[in-house]
Amino acid sequence: MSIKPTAAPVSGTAAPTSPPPVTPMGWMHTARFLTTAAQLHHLPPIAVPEIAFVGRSNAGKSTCINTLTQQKQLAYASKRPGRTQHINLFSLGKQGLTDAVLADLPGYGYAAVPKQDKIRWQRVMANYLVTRENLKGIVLLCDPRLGLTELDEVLLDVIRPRVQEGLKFLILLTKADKLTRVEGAKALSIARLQAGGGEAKLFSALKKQGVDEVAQLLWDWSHEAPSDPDAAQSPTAAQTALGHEPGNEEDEPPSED
Ligand SMILES: Nc1nc2c(ncn2[C@@H]2O[C@H](COP(=O)(O)OP(=O)(O)O)[C@@H](O)[C@H]2O)c(=O)[nH]1
Ligand SMILES: [Mg+2]
Repeated sequence: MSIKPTAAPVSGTAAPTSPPPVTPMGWMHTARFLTTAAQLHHLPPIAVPEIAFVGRSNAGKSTCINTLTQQKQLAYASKRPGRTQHINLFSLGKQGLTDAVLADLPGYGYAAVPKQDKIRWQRVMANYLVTRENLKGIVLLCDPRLGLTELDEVLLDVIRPRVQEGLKFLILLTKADKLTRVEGAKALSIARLQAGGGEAKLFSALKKQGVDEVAQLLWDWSHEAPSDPDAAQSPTAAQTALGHEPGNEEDEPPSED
């Protein structure tokens, strides 16, 4: 299965026959389940930009995806037994006009996860980052009351060089309704430093805080003119940071739970 970009360019002057312009929120609402994969090599090759959502379990990832897409159940597909370690893909754009894909990556464990699980997760992430050619951006969800965990830091180390090469990156501080204004501002300034060349934003599904902004950002990421393809495909730093062994991409699938 392969998805080709079929949507017309979104910029430029609309022809008289063009459909009305799509708002970022309207665009997010078109999200529908595309496929689920237990192993990286089962992911279909896709030609449109892909945006990955990552974060530790309970960070608020499913709630965030459901809020952004204005669909109560969308990301909870990944809560079905045996699916929590899958990569779930959702198509964006009108039917037949898919112009981007969201990837819901497996949540990683609480503080005291077994070492084996950490190693497995690091491999999955490394392989995904190294092999996913259409990866355009990453949203790292983080509960600001807990801050970044060890595995969040690992992920940051991996993606930092790729962010410098043009990969889009957002640290999304979830459950912002649990913070006071001062706490929120402080968490945001810390996250901005941690994000390196990326961005940081506060988000609350409960208060609908940051929803429009994030939708706009994902729209922008997905519709900007492609950058230099040579510069974008340099996985060496990511490989190094996670101890990735070239040629070993497909031997370590996420486990079933
Ligand atoms: N107060 C508040 N709770 C939230 C928010 N987003 C998620 N939660 C809660 O955080 C918990 C974990 O959310 P979930 O989306 O399942 O996290 P996931 O494991 O990262 O997918 C659930 O109890 C949610 O109701 C939010 O914006 N505000
Ligand atoms: Mg979830």
